[in-house]
Amino acid sequence: MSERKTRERMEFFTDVPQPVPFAGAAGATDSPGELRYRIYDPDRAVGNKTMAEHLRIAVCYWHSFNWPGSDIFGVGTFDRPWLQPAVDPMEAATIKQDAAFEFFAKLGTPFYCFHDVDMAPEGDTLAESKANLDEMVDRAAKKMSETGVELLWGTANLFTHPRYAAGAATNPDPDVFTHAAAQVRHMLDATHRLGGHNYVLWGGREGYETLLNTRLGQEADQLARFLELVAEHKRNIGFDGLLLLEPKPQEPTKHQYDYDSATVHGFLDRYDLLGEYFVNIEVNHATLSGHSFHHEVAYAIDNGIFGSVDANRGDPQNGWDTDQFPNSVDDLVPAMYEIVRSGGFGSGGFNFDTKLRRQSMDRTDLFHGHIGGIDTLAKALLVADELLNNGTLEAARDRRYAGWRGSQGAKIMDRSTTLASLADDAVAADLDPAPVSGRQEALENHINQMIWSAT
Ligand code: XUL
Ligand code: CO
Repeated sequence: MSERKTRERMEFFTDVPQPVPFAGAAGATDSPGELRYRIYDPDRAVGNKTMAEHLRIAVCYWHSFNWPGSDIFGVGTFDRPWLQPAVDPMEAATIKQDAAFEFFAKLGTPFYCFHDVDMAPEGDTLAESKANLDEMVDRAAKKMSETGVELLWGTANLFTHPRYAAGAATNPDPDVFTHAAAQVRHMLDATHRLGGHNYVLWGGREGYETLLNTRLGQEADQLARFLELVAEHKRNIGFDGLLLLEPKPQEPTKHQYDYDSATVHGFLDRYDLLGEYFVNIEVNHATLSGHSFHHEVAYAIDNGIFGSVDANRGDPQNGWDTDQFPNSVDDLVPAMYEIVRSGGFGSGGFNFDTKLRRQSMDRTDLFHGHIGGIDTLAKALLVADELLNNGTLEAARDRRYAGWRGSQGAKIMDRSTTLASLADDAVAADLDPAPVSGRQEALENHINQMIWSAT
């Protein structure tokens, strides 16, 4: 242990300046190897906030530092010395933490996110795992105060270890539920200690592989009980961040209970947990559930459960979660518009739950992925802000629903009518309402014009 504490810190990303500079659009003609932001200028004012305050960018520990670049057919390809099997696990955790904080500081982003096991190795017992986590969290606290980087959210990994193969909270064995409770307790406490802004629960294995061996009602009750216990603990320790559920329809299980925002909303309502939990919407989880990212964000905002976002994208040809860096302004603008229109993030932000491609094995590739993704979000923010300022979309929505602000609309909604009285009104007035254009193409063209002209 003392060796660990005295070890000389080695720079890992030696080819990268600190911080990566903002070059502006003028730098856009530089060679593709240049590490610089073209759009993301953290202090630039956009409306009443800076870009950094709007976007609240976080880097994820797991894909960036814990994943070796392996896939189901091949071993790791990345240059991550701390993942070599010969390195002592706590020594590896220390080297990895140094590289991670060097990365955050050089990238110049304000937040990061991690699972318990990303930062500290599991021990042989729960007590040993907790001690490892506590040691690494204390060390992280120092790194956070040195760099100013904050924790957007913490989470516990309840899906990798074989004990969770049949679920954590929804496992048929209450001992597995209890083990998961211990892990979440330790990690929620650690998140609180680090001043984390939110706590996430992604139910990767809270679902089923086959209904032949599954009791759906029983598993739903177990999951709700688990969420109740976590919310109660949050209050007991005085953690005032949001608790976030991360919807995903499937993968790794055939079916996951937190399928999409609407399913989570219904579940929270059914178990009287509305107001306790919000959603962390992941862009490609939205598309895997058969929706658009725009749909998931709009649904969550309109139903009061919007919390945070995992920014990544899928591949249109692959039906699984490829976790690629966002690179399409066109795809992000509509959802960004809803976020900005609703007043923006509270404690949430954009977490880069993103993976490099397996052939992106240079150390600088991790920077290229993040910089491109962040510039894409920044550009989408500029367009969304422009759309909000010129008011065209809101005016179109207002016009479309104008009737509901008139006397007939008010009468229907204030509950003073019956089906029979409405029928009488319709017959007496000989109603024959004319359909009106939804103006979809005109609105789509308007968004494109904003994309083409935003600077
Ligand atoms: C998996 C996923 C997770 C969660 C955190 O698809 O998105 O990385 O974000 O457990
Ligand atoms: Co995610």
